[in-house]
Amino acid sequence: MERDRPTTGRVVERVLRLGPAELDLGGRVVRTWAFDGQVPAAPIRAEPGDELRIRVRNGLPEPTTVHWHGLALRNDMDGVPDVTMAPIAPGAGFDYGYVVPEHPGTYWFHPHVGTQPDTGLYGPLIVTDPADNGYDEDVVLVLDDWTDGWGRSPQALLTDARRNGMGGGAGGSGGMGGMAGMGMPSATEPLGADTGDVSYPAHLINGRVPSDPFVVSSSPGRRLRLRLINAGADTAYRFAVGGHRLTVTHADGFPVRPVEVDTLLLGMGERYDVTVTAGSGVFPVVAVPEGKKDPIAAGLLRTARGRTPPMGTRPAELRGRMLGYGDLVATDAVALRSRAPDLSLSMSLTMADGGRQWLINGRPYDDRQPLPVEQGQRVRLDLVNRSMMFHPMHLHGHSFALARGDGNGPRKDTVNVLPMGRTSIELDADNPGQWLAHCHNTYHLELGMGTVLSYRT
Ligand SMILES: [Cu+2]
Repeated sequence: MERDRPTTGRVVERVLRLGPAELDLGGRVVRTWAFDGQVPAAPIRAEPGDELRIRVRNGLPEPTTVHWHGLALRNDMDGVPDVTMAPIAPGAGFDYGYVVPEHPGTYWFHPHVGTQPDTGLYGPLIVTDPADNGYDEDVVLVLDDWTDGWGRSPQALLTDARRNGMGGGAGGSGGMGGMAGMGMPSATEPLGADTGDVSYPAHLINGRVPSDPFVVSSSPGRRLRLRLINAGADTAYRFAVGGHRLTVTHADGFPVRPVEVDTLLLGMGERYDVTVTAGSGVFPVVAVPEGKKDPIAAGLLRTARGRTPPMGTRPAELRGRMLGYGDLVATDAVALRSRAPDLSLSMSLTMADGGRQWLINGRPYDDRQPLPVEQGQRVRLDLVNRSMMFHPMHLHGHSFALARGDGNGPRKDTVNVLPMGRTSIELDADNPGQWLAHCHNTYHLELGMGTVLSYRT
């Protein structure tokens, strides 16, 4: 049974062609895969209740699917191969059609097959709120770690990880050995010492490198809504705008009580909406790969004539007040009301075989034991990280609340579970189907870190 979703009667149509593309990264032309030849894809915009009809055409040499990250949509449109649909063969197509759920916010889409998420295949999906007038300009900033066509190919990286493992720590101490406390989260390393294993030659904002940056053009005093999306495969980003504070208004699409910070971290798959009141001049907009020695991603905010900040500028805000999950409080309209759980489940997150396998409850995805739920249940899910890397855990088809006893934890669909840490989430089982739950590190997922939340029928 599909749940009722109120409709506007409007239809938003779009054709998405996946295929080979060339991308100019500051003069270096790289070959990759993209939607309609563009990185990122042009945003899809719709209002709650609109019907989306998206005709996907697969021009890739391998099967694909498209997943609509964060939307509590009908299960058969969720785009998970062999769970919700058969993969779309090369040269074939699939027509996705669904009613946009009731929550306006910042979402995105990407394939759900192999290492395709580490190519140029990603795009924003913006559910607009016609009643929201809290800003003057709407700016989408998609952050991404780039290697395809420049460094090693995503497929080669995965082959290497299968052979030699990952988690040994390209950037940090990593692994399970060493002195107690080494590599654990701290004030300077909030995600721990080993945040990812892939070194990327470039990091992009809206498909651009710092030498040919994406520029937000505006005027002093304007209120900008920045929609931040981490589309990276193996990189968390620390985001800041030089000379500006960020007022966080939404986490993973859902509103929170506004909170002012200097900087914030986005794990892979996470989104934040922030508003900034533009100053006068030219300011760096930066996303620093957390815990990596890679070059940073940078764009510009330009509101007046002025000197362009030198490339590689790291504004002081990066070391200022950082957003923590504890700062996020759901607005009354979206808070998941307190209720005793009907069911408690847990996911133990582990590394095995020297990082060649990443497991949930001791099993890889291909040998998964689905987590059974029943429609109508309040479900508590404990995410227990028994490894020395953080995992941005993502649940399809639902928005959960971070559980902390006060009934007003933020609503999210992706949450960073810290090394050796534990995060509890709560959700209402109100969207029947078979729903993937997985780490949003592309390589961890391919090495097994996924399972399925399975409604009994
Ligand atoms: Cu992971």
